[in-house]
Amino acid sequence: MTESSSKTANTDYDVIIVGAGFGGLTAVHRMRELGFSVRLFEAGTDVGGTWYWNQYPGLKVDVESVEYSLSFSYVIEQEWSWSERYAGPQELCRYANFVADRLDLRRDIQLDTRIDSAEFDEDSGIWALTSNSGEKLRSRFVMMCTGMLNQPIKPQFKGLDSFEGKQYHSARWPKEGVDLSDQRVGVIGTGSSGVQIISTIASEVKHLHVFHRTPGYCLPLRNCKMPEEYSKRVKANYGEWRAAERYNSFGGWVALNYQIGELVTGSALDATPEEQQALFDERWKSGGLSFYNVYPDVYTDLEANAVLGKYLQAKIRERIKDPKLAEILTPTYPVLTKRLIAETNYYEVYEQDNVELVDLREQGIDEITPKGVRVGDTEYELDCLVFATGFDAMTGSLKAMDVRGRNGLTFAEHWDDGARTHMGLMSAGFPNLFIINAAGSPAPLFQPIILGQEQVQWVGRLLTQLAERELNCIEPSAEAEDNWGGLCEESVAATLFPLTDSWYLGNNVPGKSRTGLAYFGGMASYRQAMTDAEVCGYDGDFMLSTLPKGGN
Ligand code: NA7
Repeated sequence: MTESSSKTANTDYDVIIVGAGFGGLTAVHRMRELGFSVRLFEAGTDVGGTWYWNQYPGLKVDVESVEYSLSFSYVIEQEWSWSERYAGPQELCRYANFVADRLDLRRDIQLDTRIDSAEFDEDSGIWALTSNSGEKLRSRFVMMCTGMLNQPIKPQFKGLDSFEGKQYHSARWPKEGVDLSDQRVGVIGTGSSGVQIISTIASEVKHLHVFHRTPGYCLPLRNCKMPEEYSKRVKANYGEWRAAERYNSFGGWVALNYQIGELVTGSALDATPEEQQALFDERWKSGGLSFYNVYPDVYTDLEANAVLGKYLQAKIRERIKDPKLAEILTPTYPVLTKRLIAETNYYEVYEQDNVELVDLREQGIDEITPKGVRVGDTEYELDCLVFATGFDAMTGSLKAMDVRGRNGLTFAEHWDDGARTHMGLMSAGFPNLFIINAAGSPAPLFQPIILGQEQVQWVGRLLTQLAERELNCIEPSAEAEDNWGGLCEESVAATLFPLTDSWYLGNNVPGKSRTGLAYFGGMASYRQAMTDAEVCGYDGDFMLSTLPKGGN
């Protein structure tokens, strides 16, 4: 036990971490560095988090690999080299393994172990956790690094279980792969997962039916082998780029994209048509999600938004020969209010004779039958059905877990009317429990990998302060949570996001409240809130104490 450690005879560890994605790995490293005893539990058989669970065909990270990487270790930054501009899940898992090995994290990681429940004991101030194998564990602090897109959802269509063929969900794709050749495949959903699956399997399957409801803004990823010169340049300038991402940008990234490192400022409406065209053309040529770094008022002003929207709609129409299809596939909602979809040859797939789009805009899926999918009077016969229907984002994983705070309060109860957190880090009634990339944080819009690291650092400093002040219990007040919820609502109301249904707002899940799911005020102001809490010693919005009363 070190100076910082609050471990007592009553606990097994100071900090128990749940989830071995990048947030969890960062947390093990940081907590250990600060002298806390720590153990991470992961349900999967390997590290990698979302990339371990999501391994569907065609998956690529939609942020450049060099940006989508950990920044807390110079060694990791310099020693790891990405093979592709946008890595796939296998490479991302190799990277996670590299991090775990290089930083010697494995000795504190227990794989293949699901934490089923966690209960806070109010007298001792200690969390008691139980694993799927019945192992009982006790810790003073818990860090939930369970991911914001972890709980897949399947619409409960009539007859769902009657289907005689195989069913897969994009988020739980078998790691050994699936042989789809010679199969009649149906894909439901055309978000990022559906679009990447469709583009990849279209050439391999016998017949592909795409069940398509809302067209998205799909843009070429322009993936390629990592150019050597680019990789070197990034490694030499990592510090500068990362600082720009964190401190100055709204979204937590500056879109490196080979050349583009400058944040765009100024209104789209003040730019001349030639200037707009030049900027957008540059982004188009660069590929990926570089359109997130354009005139900031595209997020807040419908007229400015339409300038970009029209540009991208025209680009989409250009790629689709059949005018009827072009009409179905061209999005109409304000661009960027749902995540852009990064793809490779997606629209071109519809020119193949074996690919058929089923338009669900007017008439949705009526039922799943033993033979396939029925829409109106038509039954589409299938051998295999793929659900690319998304996630119960932000709140799903903790609501599904049996976590009990004060008075036995669960997250399912506490978040019944909307996600309530203070600063997207803690919830009232759940002392000493930290959530990385939680509801109420800017994670959905921005870069969870960057935000998660910031949050872990914040928690680390907080735990150190508590130890120095001989305190061991912290939780936000209900009032602080209310205020933060109000701020989240104000921040989203100031943008165009409420105009579109999406998982950002929770309205992809029937009956789910959209309150407080995310903070839309930008990375810079979020970081400021974290700093302010720290500077005032967490007093005010947080309640600090020592449990049991009178010391350990
Ligand atoms: P998304 O983006 O939530 O997409 C889910 C898709 O499933 C979307 O096209 C939905 O259509 C469709 N869907 C959902 N329910 C139905 C029903 N009942 N009928 C037809 N179609 C349906 O999830 P993804 O996994 O693609 O991506 C999630 C994030 O992961 C993504 O944003 C990236 O950040 C990575 P809808 O749009 O609701 O009409």
